[in-house]
Amino acid sequence: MNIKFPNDFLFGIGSSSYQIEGAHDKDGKGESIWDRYTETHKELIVDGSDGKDACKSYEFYEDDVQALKDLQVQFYRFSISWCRICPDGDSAKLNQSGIAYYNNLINLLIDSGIEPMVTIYHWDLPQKLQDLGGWTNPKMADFFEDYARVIFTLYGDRVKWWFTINEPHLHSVFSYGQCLRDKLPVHAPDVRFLGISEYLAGHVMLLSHARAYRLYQKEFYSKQRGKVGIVLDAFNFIPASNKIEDINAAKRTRTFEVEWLLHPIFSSTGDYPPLMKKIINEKSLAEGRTRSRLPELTADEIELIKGSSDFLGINHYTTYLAADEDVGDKPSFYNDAGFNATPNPNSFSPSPDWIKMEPEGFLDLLNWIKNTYNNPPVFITENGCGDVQEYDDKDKIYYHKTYLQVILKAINEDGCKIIGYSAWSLLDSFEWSSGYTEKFGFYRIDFTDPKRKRTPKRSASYYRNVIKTRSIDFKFPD
Ligand code: GBH
Repeated sequence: MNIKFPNDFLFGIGSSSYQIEGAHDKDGKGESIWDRYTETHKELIVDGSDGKDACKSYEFYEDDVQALKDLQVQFYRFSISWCRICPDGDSAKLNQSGIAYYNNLINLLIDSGIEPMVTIYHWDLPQKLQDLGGWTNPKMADFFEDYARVIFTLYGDRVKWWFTINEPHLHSVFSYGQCLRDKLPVHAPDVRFLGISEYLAGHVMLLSHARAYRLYQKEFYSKQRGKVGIVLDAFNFIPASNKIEDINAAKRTRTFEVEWLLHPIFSSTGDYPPLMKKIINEKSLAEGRTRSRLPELTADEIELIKGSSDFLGINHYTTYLAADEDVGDKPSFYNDAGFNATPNPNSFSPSPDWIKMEPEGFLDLLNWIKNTYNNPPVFITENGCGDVQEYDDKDKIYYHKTYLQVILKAINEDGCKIIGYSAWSLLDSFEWSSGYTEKFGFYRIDFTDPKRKRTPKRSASYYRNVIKTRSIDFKFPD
């Protein structure tokens, strides 16, 4: 087996604005849904914490770039905080300090030989837009397009890789529905109109993504020549047993969890997956409704969305066992999908509990994408795990080593078109509802230190070695 990554394969690492920036109310930044939620729902954050200060990257971004230089990554994937640029979400009112912050970051990255890659939206919606219904409001597609225009105009001369929306499926279901495992809403803004709001939010995000993509093609591509794509959360789901019910449940789970928003963009027919349309329509009619709770895409919308991504960004962490299960007796995303997904109790978890080492599951997923969607260019925009070992994070190294190995196999033996890998993440960060209890960073942060010194863990030297040699040293770090 060829043990080298292709010459044009890109290695980098990622972060997101609310998770690291802090400075939640500095220099004219507006309030985001996560500012509001962590203030009003402390009980829903494991350690009662928030991202008010986080890693203070707004103040110490130079230290982030220094860490990135030490890692010798080719690119840095970070997100822009919408309400730092447009405090109310409205693109008619811009915040010059916020604009300057990202200019400084982008320029310093470029001076350091690191390619900036930007996520336009990673969950920190301006609260003002939430007051209008957030992603359930179809008008959001206009707001998002206008915001994207501002961002392309400001930074597109230097930024050539754009990720529109991070994990629209997870954002819809966790923020506008409930989390399967805890049966709790686990993400801001805690809007629950179960069985309705999840689908509406996903629908509007899909349209918003497509509008931003088409905008770029029409008004920016000829000058800026960049790439624009979506980032989908793509776990794998395998049957929990050999029973036909569980085999079907695993397929259905994949349809609801991954294909819902993948199929409209990457299939040759477009539109939502037929199975999902059928299930939700039948249930909706049985509930006495006149129409499906899954909004319909018009013929024009299907065309707008189809092909609206230059590559498929996937965030992949693990594989779950899916079993057939009736989930509650009321309409909801999970009731429609009718599955229970659990981590395999027999597999090793480096931490946190929801991540198990399932490299074969990843290989299977990559091949499934290749075979089902005509081998699209895939960008692995997130992959990683936490650690409990502070500096000597051997289990994290083991995880990355093993996952990189199957990626190499997918490329060199199976012919999957995988173009890049963005490890998650640069720093220990605010991990949403888990607060600061999960530590995904290659750099440790002492959150009691006012300067938030970034200290490399062992994983940092491991990853530097991968990038330098473009191959995996299986003996490292022993
Ligand atoms: C990614 O999403 C996010 O894009 C990134 O911002 C985040 O830091 C990273 O994951 C690590 O979590 O305990 O069963 O309720 C992945 C979404 C959200 C999946 C939290 C696991 C908890 C599962 N993750 N969720 S559970």
